[in-house]
Amino acid sequence: MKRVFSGVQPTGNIHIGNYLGALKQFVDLQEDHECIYCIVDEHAITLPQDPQELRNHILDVAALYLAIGIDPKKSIIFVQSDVSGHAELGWVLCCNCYTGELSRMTQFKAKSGGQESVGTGLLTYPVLMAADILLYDTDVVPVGNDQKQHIELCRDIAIRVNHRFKDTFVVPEGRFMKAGARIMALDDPTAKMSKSAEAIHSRISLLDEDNKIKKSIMRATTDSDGEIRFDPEAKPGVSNLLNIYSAFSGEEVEAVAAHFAGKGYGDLKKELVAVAQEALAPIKKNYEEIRHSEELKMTLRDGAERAGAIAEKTMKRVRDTFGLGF
Ligand code: AQP
Repeated sequence: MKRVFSGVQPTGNIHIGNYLGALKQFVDLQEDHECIYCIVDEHAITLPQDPQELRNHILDVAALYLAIGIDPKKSIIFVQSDVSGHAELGWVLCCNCYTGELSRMTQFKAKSGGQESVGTGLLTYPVLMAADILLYDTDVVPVGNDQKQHIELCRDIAIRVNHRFKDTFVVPEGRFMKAGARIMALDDPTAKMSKSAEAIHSRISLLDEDNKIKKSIMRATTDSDGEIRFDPEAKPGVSNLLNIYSAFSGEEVEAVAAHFAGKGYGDLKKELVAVAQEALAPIKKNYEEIRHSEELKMTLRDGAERAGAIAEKTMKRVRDTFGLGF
């Protein structure tokens, strides 16, 4: 069976972009893959976090993993900082990566906002992500489109090390959804939907009340020509709504556009509200049952043990390969 690894940052407000781009794939893949799903808390601290809030968000994401249907009997669910190999391998990979490669990353450019000096973690974030993936001899990494460049870098580092020391790492492949790979902000369809955007109506969070879902969709930015068709260049707002509909319903985006041909934007929005509310209702219900259960922490402890055993094997190989220790 091929091995899958992916992660989500516990930074709050997990939204439908995270879900339709990445998390939904996590559930589908566990049927015929060996899956490892991480809560990447060490990534979260590249920007300052309130410690108590961070701990709460770790459990929030863990509960969401279970609520969307990740089954801990089939998949490993754990917290990144519970397995020390992530940080250790991250350092080894830092020593096999170039500052030029890292400063070219679009996410680094966006998050550093052109400042002359920023936290080093923002720059080295993709190296830690490469360590997360390579630590588990991962074959497949289900992520949203915004992570494409980071996956490429991970592959480049793995190939570089393998060139020097044959067969050290498995070279992974990214896996991207057709419809959900890049969900755009509802209030500005030229920017991706994001947890950190200030405007709450820019996104729909997985735990949003029905009323909030309705408000956010009904006020979503469209355009003034009134025609419903899928054309992301000319009609980014309408195309984003069609795309979200397609990702939730599983229907091809062309079929969704055909269904709405000749109808008004209000019809599209109303139907999308119903589709989103229906899809998120069971997640919210499951989440409420799981979030404060003892089972949640037990799942994470068990996951850390199982992930740690795999990671330790890789680290032994890496230490031997690089001549670390004696
Ligand atoms: N808008 C999006 N559309 C599709 N996929 C997305 N992902 C993120 N945004 C979108 C995917 O979600 C997974 C988890 O993301 P993350 O927690 O690692 O954080 P992120 O990519 O930094 O997410 P945000 O929401 O955009 O947070 P901020 O605002 O902090 O930057 C990843 O697989 C990601 O591709």
